[in-house]
Amino acid sequence: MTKHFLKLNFISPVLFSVVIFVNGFSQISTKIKLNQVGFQTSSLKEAVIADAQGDLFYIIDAITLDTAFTGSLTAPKLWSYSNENVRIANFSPLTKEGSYFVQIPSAGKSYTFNISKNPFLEPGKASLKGFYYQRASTALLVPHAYVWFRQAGHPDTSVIVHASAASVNFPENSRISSPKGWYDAGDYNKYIVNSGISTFTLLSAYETFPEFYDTLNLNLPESNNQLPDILDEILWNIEWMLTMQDPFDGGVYHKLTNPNFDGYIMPHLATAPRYVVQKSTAATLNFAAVMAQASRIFAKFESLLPGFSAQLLNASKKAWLWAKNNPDTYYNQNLINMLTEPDINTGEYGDSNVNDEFNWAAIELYITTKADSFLLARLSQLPSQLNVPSWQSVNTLGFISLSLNRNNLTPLVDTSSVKNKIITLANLLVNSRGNSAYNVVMGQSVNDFVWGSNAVAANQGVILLNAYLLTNDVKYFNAALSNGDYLLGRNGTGYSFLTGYGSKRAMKPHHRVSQADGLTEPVPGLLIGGPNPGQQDNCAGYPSNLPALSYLDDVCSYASNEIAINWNAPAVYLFLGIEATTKSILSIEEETSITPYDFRLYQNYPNPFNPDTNILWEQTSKGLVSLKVFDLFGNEITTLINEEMDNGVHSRKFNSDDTHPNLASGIYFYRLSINNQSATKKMILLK
Ligand code: G3I
Ligand code: 9MR
Repeated sequence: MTKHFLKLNFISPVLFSVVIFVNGFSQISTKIKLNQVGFQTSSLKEAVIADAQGDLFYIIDAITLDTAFTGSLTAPKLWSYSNENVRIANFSPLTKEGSYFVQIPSAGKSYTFNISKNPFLEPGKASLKGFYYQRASTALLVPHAYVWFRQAGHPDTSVIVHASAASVNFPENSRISSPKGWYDAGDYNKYIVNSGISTFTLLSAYETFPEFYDTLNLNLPESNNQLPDILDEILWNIEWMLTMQDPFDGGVYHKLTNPNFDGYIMPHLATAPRYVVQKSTAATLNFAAVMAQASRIFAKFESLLPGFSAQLLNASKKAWLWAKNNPDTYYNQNLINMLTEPDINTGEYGDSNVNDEFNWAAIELYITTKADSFLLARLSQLPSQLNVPSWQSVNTLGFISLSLNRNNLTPLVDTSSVKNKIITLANLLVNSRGNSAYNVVMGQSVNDFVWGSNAVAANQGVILLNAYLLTNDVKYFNAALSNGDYLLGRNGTGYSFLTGYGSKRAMKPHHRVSQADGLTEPVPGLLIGGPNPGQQDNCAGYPSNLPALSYLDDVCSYASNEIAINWNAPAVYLFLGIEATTKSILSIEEETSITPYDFRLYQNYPNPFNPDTNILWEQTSKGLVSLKVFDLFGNEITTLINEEMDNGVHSRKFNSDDTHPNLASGIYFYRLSINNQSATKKMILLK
C-alpha cells in the first residue's frame, strides 16, 4: 500500500456510500450553464440558470455531498440571443478548493466543476499545445502528442508556383520549398493572412506576460532548448512564413494550398499537389507586421539564434516596400479562377480594405526600429476608435503593441491617447456585460455571432486584459473572466467550446485529423468556431436559428464547429492571461516529462470519465506488465493486465461498468508495473 492510500484512509466508507446515494437522485440540468472547468479561488464565480423556479441555489461538494454554500438567485432577465429568461447564481464567497456542482431544487444539478488556484492554466496550456497539433511537415510522436500521435504530412518541399503567382524568377509550374507552419483550421492549407493575426496574438501574449511564459513547459519536442516553449511553437510558423516571401521582390504569396479541400483523411494521405498563389497586399502587410514584431521579441534571444532578429526585420522591410509599391493587389479568387488554371477553391481570406493592414505594419516597424518615418505617412489614417480585432480588421493589433511598448517610443506617439483608445473600447465591453442577462461581455450586439464567434469572445477578453493591465481596475478583469467562462460553458448552448475540456464539450469538430484518426476524443485544446446564425454549411440538425443557439456539434458544421488558429490564439491569450494577471499563479506546476523508469505512464483520457477511460503507456523493452485499478482506500478493483508485452505504445480501456456495475463516483488509481518498476496515477469517475 502506498503512502497515497494511507493518507486518504480517514474518509469513512459509510460516509462515501451515503454521498453517492444522495448524488444519484439529482439529474444534470441543461438549464444550468457554467464554466465546467473551474473557478479561481479568489475570483468571481457565476452560473446562469434558465427558467428557474424558487429563489435559492446550493453549491454542493461533489465528493462529500455537503452543502458548501447557499445563495439567492438574481431576478430573471431576458437574453434575447437565446430567448431565455435567466438568473445568476453568484457563489464568489465560496473560496475553498474542491470539486462542486450547483443544485437548483426545481431543475437539478450542474456538471461538476473545480474551485482551484489556477483553473485556466490547463485549458490555456492545452490551447497553446493545440498549435503543436496543427504542425505541418512533421510527425507528432507519442511522448509529445500522446494518443494523438500521427505520421508526418505535407512536406511542402516542392510546392508549385501557380499561374497567378508566376514571375520572371519563379515562372508558372516552377517549384519552391515552403515547409512547416500550422494548418489553418480543419483544413490542411496554410494562409498568410490568417497566420498573421494568429502569430501576432501569440507573440503579443509573450510580449505581455514574458515572465509567465519564460517558464511555461508545454512538452514540445523543443522543450529542452533554451527558448521559452511558446516561442519554439511560434518559430514553427514563422519559419514557414519566411519561405512565402519572394526573395527577389519582397512580395508574399497569399496562401499555400491544394486546389480543393481534402476529404476527411490524415495528413500523410493528403497528397494532392500544393500551390502558392498570387502575392497580395494584405498577405504582404500581415507578413511585414509580424516579422517586425517578431524581430524585437527574438532580439532578446540573439545568443541562441544569432542573426535571426535582423533577418526578420530585413524581411519585414522588404515586404513593406513591396506593399507600398503594390498598395491594392487584392486577392480575388473568382477573378483569378477566370484567368488562370487550375481553379483554386479553398479559403479566400479576401480583404479589399487594407488601410488597417498598412497601419498595423507601419506601427510594428516603427516600434521595432524607432524610426518615425514608418509611421509619419500613416498618422492621418490611424483610427479614432478601436474595434475588437479579427483577421480582416487589424488596426487594434498595432495599438496593443503601442500600448505594450509605451515606455519605449519616440515622442511622435502620444501614449496617453493610445491608452485611452484601448480603455474606451474596454469600457464599451464592460457596459455590454452590464447589460447582459448572462453577465458576459460576448453579445455586445448580434453582430458578435459571426462565423468564428468564439474568437470575438476571446478577442474581447484580450482587449479587457490589456485595459486591466493599464488601469488595475478589476472590472476589466471580471469582464475578461466572464468571456473565459462563456467559452468553457456559460453560453446559450451549455457546451464547453474547447476540445478536451468540460463534461459537455465539443466532440465532433470540423477538423480533418480528429475526424480521420479513429479516436473518439478529438485532438485536445482546440477552440471551435461557435454559434453562427449564418449556418452557411447548411447542415441538418441545428437546434435553433437563434444567434446564441446556432451551433451544431457535428463534423458537417464547418460554419459553427470548425477549429482555426486565429480562434485558438486569443483563447491562449485570454486563458493564460487570466492566470498570468492573477497573483496566485506563482507556483506553476511543472510537468514531468521524463520518468526514471524504462516506461512512461500517461494521464488517462478522458478524465474525469464515465463510464470508460483509456490508459496509455509506452515501454522501451519487453516485460511482464501488470495494470491494476484501486479505489481510494487501496482496495484492488480489477486487474486489467497481467502478461508479458512487447516494447511500444499500448493502451487499455478501463470500463467502470464492466468491472463493477455500480462503481461509485470518486477518485481511483491505476498502477502500471513493468519488471518490478511501477508508477501510479489518479483518475476520477464522475457519474
Ligand atoms: O464582413 C461582413 C460583415 O460586414 C457583415 O456584417 C457580416 C454579416 O454576416 O458578414 C461579414 O462577412 C463574413 C466574413 O467571414 C467576415 O467575418 C462572412 O459573412 C462570413 O461568411 C465569413 O466567414 C469566413 C469563412 O472563412 C468563409 O469565408 C470566416 O470569417 C473565416 O474565419 C473562415 O475561414 C476559413 C478559411 O476560409 C478556410 N480554412 C478554415 C477557416 C475557418 O473556417
Ligand atoms: O473544410 C472546409 C473548411 O475548412 C472551410 O472553412 C469551409 C468554408 O470554406 O469549407 C469546408 O469545405 C467544405 C466545402 O466548402 C464544401 N463542401 C464540403 C466541404 C467540407 O467537407
